[in-house]
Amino acid sequence: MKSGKEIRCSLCGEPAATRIAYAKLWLCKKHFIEFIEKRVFESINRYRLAGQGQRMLVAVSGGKDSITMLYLLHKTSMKMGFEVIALHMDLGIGTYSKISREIVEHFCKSLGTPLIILDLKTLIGYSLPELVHKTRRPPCSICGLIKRYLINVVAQEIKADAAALGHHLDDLLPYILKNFMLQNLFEISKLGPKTESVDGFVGRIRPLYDVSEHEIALYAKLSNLPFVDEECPYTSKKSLDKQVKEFLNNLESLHPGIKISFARAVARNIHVYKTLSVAKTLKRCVVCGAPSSDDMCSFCKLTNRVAGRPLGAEVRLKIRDMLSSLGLLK
Ligand code: Q46
Ligand code: ZN
Ligand code: ZN
Repeated sequence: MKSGKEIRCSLCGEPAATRIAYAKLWLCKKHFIEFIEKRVFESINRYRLAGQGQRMLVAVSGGKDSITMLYLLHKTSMKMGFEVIALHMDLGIGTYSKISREIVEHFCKSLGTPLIILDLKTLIGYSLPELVHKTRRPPCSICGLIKRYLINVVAQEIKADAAALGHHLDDLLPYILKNFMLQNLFEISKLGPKTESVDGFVGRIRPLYDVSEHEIALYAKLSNLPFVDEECPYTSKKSLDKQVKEFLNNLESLHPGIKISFARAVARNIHVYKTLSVAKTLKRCVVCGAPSSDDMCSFCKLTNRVAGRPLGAEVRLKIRDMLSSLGLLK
């Protein structure tokens, strides 16, 4: 902020902490925090993401996005009367995983939120780096597969109404745009604020759907939330993703508000994208019973390749035992 003439909050006249260009507002710390909380609360209502008496499984990596989401869902849950249970996956990625796990453990303790920790090495005998080394597959593709599978297993076992993910505006819009360019229109239906549960898949909610990465970072900082500062060492540096993101940010600086309008327009039309699926009959994995397009699900195929046998059914049993000892089975 320039010295001399101090810029003041448009609502109360206190020194401003930030400018919200699309709302034509300068906001102080207090009003910025209220602004974001109101937005998330409105999204939860507008998109019917959570309701009284429901049970939400919240996936928390320890980064600023998922920590902010957990904090905001925790706050909202007290007003709206739903239950929040956190899930952290320790992927065994050196100090990055160690620090992430500690932060999530402390934060959940401070909120009084029940926390489930799945340690990949304990669960299947291999950490993510070991799986990458053995399979030579891209780390994020293995990681994504494992996380999707395990989130679904835990959500099913605890009978969660949905699993909450910390994806925000700047994660989702580039994917939506890329899928539009490639005309993978059905994929767009999975990138909205809410994906309903369908046979064998627990639905997903994204409470930060229309909050930008910059707003989340500032909210986390001003609210003194603890989060892992370093990035996962496998974070993708794909140039197309970066360029699409930059393109959207350039558009936003020329036309403030265009990103939120884009996201909300997609959310309004999600039902149209859902009708564009190529009819595929889902089977059940012969090993673990998970929904799968093949006889064996991707998780069982992966573990079969590295461990010599498919581990889906064993992993589900281990998880069930752990949830039972935590008193979280319904
Ligand atoms: S944790 Fe996993 Fe991300 Fe790391 S390996 Fe890639 S996908 S970058 S959200
Ligand atoms: Zn103010
Ligand atoms: Zn399986």
